[in-house]
Amino acid sequence: MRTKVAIIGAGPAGMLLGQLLHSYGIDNIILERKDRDYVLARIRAGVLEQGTVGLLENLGITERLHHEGLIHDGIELLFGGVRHRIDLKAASGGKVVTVYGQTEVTRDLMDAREKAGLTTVYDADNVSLHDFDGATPRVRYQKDGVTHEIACDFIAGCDGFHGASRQAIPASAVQTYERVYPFGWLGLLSDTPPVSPELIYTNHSRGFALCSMRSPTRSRYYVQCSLDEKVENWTDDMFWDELRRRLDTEAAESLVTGPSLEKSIAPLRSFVAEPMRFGKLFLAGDAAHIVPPTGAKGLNLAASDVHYLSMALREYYDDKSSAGLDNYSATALKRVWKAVRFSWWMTSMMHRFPDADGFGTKLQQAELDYVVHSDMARASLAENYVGLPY
Ligand code: RFL
Ligand code: PHB
Repeated sequence: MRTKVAIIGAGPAGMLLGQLLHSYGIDNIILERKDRDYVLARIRAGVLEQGTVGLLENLGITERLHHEGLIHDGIELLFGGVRHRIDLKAASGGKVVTVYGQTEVTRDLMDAREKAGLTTVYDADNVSLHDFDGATPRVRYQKDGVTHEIACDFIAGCDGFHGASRQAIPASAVQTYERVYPFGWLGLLSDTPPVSPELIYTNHSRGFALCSMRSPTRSRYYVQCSLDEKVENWTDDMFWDELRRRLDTEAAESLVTGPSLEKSIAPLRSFVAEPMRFGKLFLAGDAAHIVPPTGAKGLNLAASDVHYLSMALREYYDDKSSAGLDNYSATALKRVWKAVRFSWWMTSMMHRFPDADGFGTKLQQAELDYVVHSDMARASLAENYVGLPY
């Protein structure tokens, strides 16, 4: 088999890249380790920046998003038992975010890809990358016990944090930066109406909590938990009780509970691998960087990465210029590091740190008070939350 761009991973980064390249007339094949249903069952992100929605709009696949997505022009910060609204729209000069689940984005992209008749190989085992530092990059994989090889011009490593692409780069050629946070998020999805029309980010002495949603009838909640917590030890009732304790009286009283559809624990980490290019291999999305979910930036960074990469590949094929490809890593990393900073800042401001002393707690309270009472600070939060320009 031969293609221009072999894409590894059918998460949002790989699927969006495939569709953008197709719209520019650049053929591509996607290799995915899991099956389609497995990919769609992963409950993850829920908040889309306007830039991400814009990319999907340009592809003409936003019919369902505009119908079912919820426009949010504010969020609430809850601390000291009181909720404070940040008017994102007013503070950012008119920008908003859209609440639409990652699973729905992925489904829309998968449907569009199938409709366009493009090749996606699911259940591709033992994907390996070859000669990406030379003239003839190739990707090998096994399917049903048979080995296949794809010759290509470029490889896009969109296979997430634990994928094969970043691992294939010689360690001496990559510099990594990492911060592992001393807690995780226990998340629960339920078919219950959201407790409030907007997201509530909570700083409580028992730990962070987040009230989010997927639709007017489906809620997504998170509570900060310790890293040695086991999800099996959390009954639904325990989760609801813990969430209620961290909310203000009004929210705690109006919280509608119900059986969980999904419950999982995610550790929190900031991670960046530099550069995002090695020869003809380009990394995008979680394969290159991870942010803690507090700023809702992971999926949106995957989108901006593949926007830059698709534009660079278009320039290569249409204008015979490698300038965009040569600049890809530096351009993407500039935006990545700003999101890393914002996610780290939101995480630091909202969570209970096991080693926090009185000084640390007082600083956190001052920071929160400053953010909700200063026009400048609110504007900065809003500018980052709705998404910095590409
Ligand atoms: P993904 O989604 O991990 O997809 C990678 C795909 O590659 C496949 N794969 C392989 N395929 C072939 N061969 C191999 N060797 C392979 N190894 C892996 C995998 O099966 C998978 O299908 O990475 P991608 O595409 O870069 O997308 C990144 C996003 O998924 C991620 O950043 C977000 O989910 C992060 N995130 C959030 N982002 C937001 O923008 N807004 C949010 O509100 C938000 N909330 C969240 C989140 C992540 C969370 N968790 C679970 C970490 C909330 C949570 C709880
Ligand atoms: C979610 O709905 O899953 C979600 C929303 C906002 C975040 C993180 C996760 O910051």
